[in-house]
Amino acid sequence: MASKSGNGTVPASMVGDEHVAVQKLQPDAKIYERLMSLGGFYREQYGVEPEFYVRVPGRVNIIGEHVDYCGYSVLPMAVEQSIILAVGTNKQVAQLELHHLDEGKFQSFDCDLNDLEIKLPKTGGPAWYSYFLCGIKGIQEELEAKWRPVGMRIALSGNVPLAAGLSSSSALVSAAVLATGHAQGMHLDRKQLASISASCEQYIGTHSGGMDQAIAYLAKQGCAQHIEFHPKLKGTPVTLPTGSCFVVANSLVQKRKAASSDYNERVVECRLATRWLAKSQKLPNWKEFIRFIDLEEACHLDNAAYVKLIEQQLKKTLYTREDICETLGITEQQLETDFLTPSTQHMQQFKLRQRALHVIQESGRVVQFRQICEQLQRRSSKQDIEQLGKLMQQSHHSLRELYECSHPDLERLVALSVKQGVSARVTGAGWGGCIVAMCDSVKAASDYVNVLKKEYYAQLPAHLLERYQPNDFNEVVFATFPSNGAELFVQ
Ligand code: NG1
Repeated sequence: MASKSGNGTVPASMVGDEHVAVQKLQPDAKIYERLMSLGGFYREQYGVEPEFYVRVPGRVNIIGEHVDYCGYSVLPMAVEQSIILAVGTNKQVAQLELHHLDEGKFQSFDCDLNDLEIKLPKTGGPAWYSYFLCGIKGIQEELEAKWRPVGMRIALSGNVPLAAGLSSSSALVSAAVLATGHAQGMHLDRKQLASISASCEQYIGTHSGGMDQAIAYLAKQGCAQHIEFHPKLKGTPVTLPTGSCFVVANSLVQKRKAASSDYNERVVECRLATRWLAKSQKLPNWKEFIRFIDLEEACHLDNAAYVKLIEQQLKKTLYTREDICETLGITEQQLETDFLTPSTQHMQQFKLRQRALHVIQESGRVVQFRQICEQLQRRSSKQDIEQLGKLMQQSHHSLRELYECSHPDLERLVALSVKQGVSARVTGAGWGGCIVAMCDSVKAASDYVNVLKKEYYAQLPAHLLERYQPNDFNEVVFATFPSNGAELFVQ
């Protein structure tokens, strides 16, 4: 049966299926106009038609923050905003030619595909095209000795807000992986593509988990996904409560993760806390543990027992380098080489207890959230819906207090939400970016958005008002519905 997807007409059975099927682009597809205008830009740049188009969405995470790199599951959905590419191949020269539609802001780039180099500056964060290069490198590594690159001409455009916790960077990396794989004639399934994209994004220097790349490929229109990473990558569709409507509100505080050490500092603290707890359990192989989930499995811990273990074994608020070296029996140099990443070499103190508590409790909230959504499919219950809201509030509280990744402007947005009886939380890595809020109905969402527009957005500084007010702030605060994962189109 053919069903109308958000972005093209595809058989329902194929959306989110194993491979990214090549779809014929239909003029009534939502993405049609954007792709056509990018196609026009491609023709201007290269004088020929593109051979295919790629669309990879951003995402909003409903619950499960800062747990993916510890092995725990998350519950995101893809948003409508996406990175799109128009792609052509050049069999004569193994050259990458990359043009961004927004040329004024994103300078064009080209390089020899046999001589890829991802340069990371010491300060200021990577150049935009470095994310694209990560994706190409991912395919190069997959092919190893069989890497005989055909040249690629690319035109690119994106409307995922940048540095806002909606995964613009992973959408770009994942789009590069999909385009390169397809151009090289590879037949990778969605999970392989997601794994390659997650591994190669690490070349940008962030030791992230695999949430963003997984949802980029596994998302299905109309539902969120419960994504598990352990023992292997798995996505299970989760139907969100009937009538509920999720709103994304961008604080407009930009957080460029790759230009700061905050994210990697949390990763380091989680790894150290895991190792510390593994030692406390006298596991013979305690020196191998760096992910909370592996320790949970080895010690057969349930969520409550894990919390208790953390409370018993990690009593201090702050641990010094000396504390850690003494307990783990390592030298400072080993601490630096085995645990600290290039951007976290400066770390002197480590908040093991609160980071561990956040991760373990948040992982429990994800499981509960999914279970409640499933119950709600069988029978609707006001209490269950309220419980979902509570889980979102607890998540936010924990991110602010234990993980310390909120921001005063995010707090203002959350406070405005609370005042209206709407549950909201920071989404994505935090320190800026967006909140996600759950409203009971489309009407409630529209009222909520109007209040935010009046009380938050209309108060923005002049330069931001100038930019976003003409479009009534619709780019920065909007209701969002789950969209499809990565797609490939031909005309
Ligand atoms: P953002 O910064 O929101 O795209 C990051 C990580 C995720 C996950 C979240 C926090 C990257 C590419 N993504 O997402 O893996 O850890 O933070 O839950 O770094």
